[in-house]
Amino acid sequence: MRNDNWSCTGVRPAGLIIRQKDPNNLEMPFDQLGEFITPTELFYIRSHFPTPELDPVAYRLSIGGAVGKALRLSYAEIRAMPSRTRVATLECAGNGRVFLVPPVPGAQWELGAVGNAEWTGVPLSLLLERAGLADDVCEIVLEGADRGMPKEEPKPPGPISYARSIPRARAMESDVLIAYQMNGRDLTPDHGYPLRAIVPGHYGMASVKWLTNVVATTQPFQGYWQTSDYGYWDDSAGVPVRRPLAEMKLKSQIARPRVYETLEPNRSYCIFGAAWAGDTDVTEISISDDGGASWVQGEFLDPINRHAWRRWKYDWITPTQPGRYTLLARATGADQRTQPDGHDPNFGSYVIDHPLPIEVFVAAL
Ligand SMILES: Nc1nc2c(c(=O)[nH]1)N[C@H]1C(S)=C(S)[C@@H](COP(=O)(O)O)O[C@H]1N2
Ligand SMILES: [Mo]
Repeated sequence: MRNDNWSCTGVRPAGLIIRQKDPNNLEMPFDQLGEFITPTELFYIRSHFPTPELDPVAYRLSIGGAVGKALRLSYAEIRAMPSRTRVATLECAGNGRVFLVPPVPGAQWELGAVGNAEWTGVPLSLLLERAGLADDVCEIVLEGADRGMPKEEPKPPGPISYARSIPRARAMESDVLIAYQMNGRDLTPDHGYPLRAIVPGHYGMASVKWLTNVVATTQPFQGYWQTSDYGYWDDSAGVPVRRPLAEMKLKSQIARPRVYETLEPNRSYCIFGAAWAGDTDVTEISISDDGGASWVQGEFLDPINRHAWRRWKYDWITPTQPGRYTLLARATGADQRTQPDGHDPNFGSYVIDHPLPIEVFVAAL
């Protein structure tokens, strides 16, 4: 509980915005961004199928496929293993979709399908080492207990479970967790209780919830969520090829002010937001109040911490001239790359990583 005020008009604990009722797809009102860690009750929920109810006593995690010794572990056995805690930002690959013009199908996320939480669990590498990967294993498939019929074409022949793979080398890095806690508490049902994967730096789709099967494969996994959905068109020597989405692109978002907020002229206003990246560190943040014609530097509130976002601010003096102004934020990474000017259509309705315009009004209140 963030606030004890139960009066009718007082400030209330914040909740989420429904994008879809069943399955649960809810986003954070991003203007509620505050602390470095997103409180669990403000963390977005993105589920393709109804939340499965899993009994922690009957629950087993299977590790199989091309391994020396297949494992079946209980929840208690996993909780007794050495654990690690780390902070990681998860962003849904479709976050910001509502900003695309013309509109595209899919959940119409605004800015809130992203959050930064502290995850505790067992490194996946520990389990894979115990099972013993065959030499020719190239990918690790992570499968959840949820099942259903996808809504988007081309539809598979029947109900499928949610499953994604990650390359072997990534799976063996110690930061990939089989997590059972989020922000110091057991996972909630919507966030994957009893166990979920956390793949820091990848778009949220890689962090499979309600994890029940880990399968080592010797062929690249071609499942629905790897090809039809959560894929993009890449170029291979002039030939378009389909590849699975993986690392989050460098991105920044403005939390405050909000779209169409009215601000008083010639006043100080703290523009506030966050920036993150999947395969580099965010090192610079630029802000524009004229739709990108000119840029100034903002300041970071958080140090560099790989795969965790950095909140930033800019102490702005609002224009003296009343009117409509377009604010933009643009991050630069340690690799000297910056956010692109527009959306790349090869990513379809995903990877909305260009600076998103926040239009505000300056007027005497
Ligand atoms: N089993 C399962 N895991 C899943 C999903 C799902 O539908 N089923 N959705 C994925 C997607 S697209 C995202 S963005 C993240 C969201 O995690 P969250 O709901 O905890 O925020 O979970 C991923 N893991
Ligand atoms: Mo997602």
